[in-house]
Amino acid sequence: MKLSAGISLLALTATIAFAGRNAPPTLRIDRKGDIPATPWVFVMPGSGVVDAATRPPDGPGDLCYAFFCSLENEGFMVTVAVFDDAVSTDNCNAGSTSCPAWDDDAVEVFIDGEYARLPDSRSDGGIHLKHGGEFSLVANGAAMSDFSGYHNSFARLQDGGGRRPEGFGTSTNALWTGEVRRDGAMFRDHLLALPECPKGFAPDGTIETDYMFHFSWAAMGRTNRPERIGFNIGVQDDDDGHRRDHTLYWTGNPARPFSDESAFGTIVLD
Ligand SMILES: [Ca+2]
Ligand SMILES: [Ca+2]
Ligand SMILES: [Ca+2]
Ligand SMILES: [Ca+2]
Repeated sequence: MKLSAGISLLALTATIAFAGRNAPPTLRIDRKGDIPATPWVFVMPGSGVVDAATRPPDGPGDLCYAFFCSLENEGFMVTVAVFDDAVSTDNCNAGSTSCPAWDDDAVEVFIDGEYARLPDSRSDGGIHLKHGGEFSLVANGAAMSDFSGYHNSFARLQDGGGRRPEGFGTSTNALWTGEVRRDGAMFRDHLLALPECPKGFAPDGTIETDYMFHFSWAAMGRTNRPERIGFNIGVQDDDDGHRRDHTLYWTGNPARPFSDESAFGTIVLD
């Protein structure tokens, strides 16, 4: 996505540094730019939250990423640029829409569309998940939403994302859709040129994989834009095949960063 000069490009590392200990971070949509979007957020080992079930990444050369959220006509878009030393996707077939994304290189987006901030989004048989849940894209384009309220519901873009960014979400009536690219054409020139980029972010030798998600309001159990949502991102890192090696979240409870919504961040959408 071509970055508008109007989008405020600020690293939120100071906020992230306290994630999990102080109040979870809040992001707001800046409507002054060409695209209504949050600032870029940079997540590095030591500033994000490592899932306690995995070992921490070996520095930003092993794993780091940046993301921002933006509004579209019919929904909400999440754009993520991941930098990793080795890409592995041996557990998910490229065309799959129901696979163990957490055991490959993948990005997981977590949405609490009613802002309930439940300590366990998966309690009571998962009834709350009709307001979102977990949506994943794997580095090879596979998808997974079986821990959301909308199992096996990913719809692949017919045009391969070619209409991005305009009309990205409106090219399908899907609950959610997305695209994964590894050509670096979407972000690298813009992202790495930022003076606000944290020191050591995306060092030489890392491989960039770009992920774009689009969620309709219906994927959050809504008919229109909510005022705010609970939100988190987890990036899974597999470097040697088989199971995952690291999982680095934007924020959250290290013991259950995927289901403890009370420790999610907030995106203000109004
Ligand atoms: Ca890695
Ligand atoms: Ca990897
Ligand atoms: Ca794997
Ligand atoms: Ca592994």
